[in-house]
Amino acid sequence: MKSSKLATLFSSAALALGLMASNGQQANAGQLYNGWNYGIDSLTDGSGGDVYNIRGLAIKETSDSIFVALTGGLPLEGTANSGAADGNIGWGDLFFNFTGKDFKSASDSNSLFAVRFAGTNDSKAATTGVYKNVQATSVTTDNHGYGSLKQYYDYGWGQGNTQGTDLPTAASVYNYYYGNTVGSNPTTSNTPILNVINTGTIVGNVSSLSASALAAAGLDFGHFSALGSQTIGFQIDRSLLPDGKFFSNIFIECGNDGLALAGTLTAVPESGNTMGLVALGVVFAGSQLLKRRPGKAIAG
Ligand SMILES: [Ca+2]
Ligand SMILES: [Ca+2]
Ligand SMILES: [Ca+2]
Repeated sequence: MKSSKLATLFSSAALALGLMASNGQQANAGQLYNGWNYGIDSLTDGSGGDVYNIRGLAIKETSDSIFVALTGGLPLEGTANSGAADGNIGWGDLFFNFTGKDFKSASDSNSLFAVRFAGTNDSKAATTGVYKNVQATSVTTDNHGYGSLKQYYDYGWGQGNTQGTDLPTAASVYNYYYGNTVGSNPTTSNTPILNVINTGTIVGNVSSLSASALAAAGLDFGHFSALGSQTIGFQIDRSLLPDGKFFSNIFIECGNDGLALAGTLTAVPESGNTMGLVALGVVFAGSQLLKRRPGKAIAG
């Protein structure tokens, strides 16, 4: 079902552009619905209770923006916890990995993109914003959390689709975050939960989106029975991220839950954009016409 939906999207986009993909390759992706790409997480893997449980991550691309939505039990400003160094456990930063490599390799080579959207979290990024050339680090132990993913799984939290539909098993999670070598022998010392920006270069701002703005954009976690008590949305400029296949992911600051989503950003994301280009062409042709006919009255 997943593949056929994607094939339909690609074929309609290809027809709109008068192009056909030559290799027929399909990107890995979450579940597409009303223009949003959804990663739906296990609803029972939030260690510590529902406030720490992530339910879903969704991303929508338009010609000029990327919309992101998260749903679960944790408010944008986090929740009070006396075990945390700052008395609060919040959201980590949202990462985008376009390298095609495992997360750790991309981080080690400062090749991640990331968004700090929570102004009160423990990110090492100075301000909220979109960052490139990002290296990630872990703040789980500052937040009364798990020292490693191995520890999280050893405690029995690898339940259901452990990191959503695109990374459903612990094995797939280990392989994505640390590569196959570590994945074949995960330990508590080689599986750190890298959940915030450590270093990077800011390239743009984040705009928060209200619930009504998200609904107007077609967001519907309820379609997947995944709507949480808290839904957070934000928007960034499309130009801040490259084209191509990506994995996006997020953890809670303590590592009590995490979720990833596979997707593809395209230069021309939707047929509406193609119509925009056609309209632009008409305007351009019209302006050329006016230039060639100086002094002619324009019929109103
Ligand atoms: Ca969850
Ligand atoms: Ca904290
Ligand atoms: Ca999870």
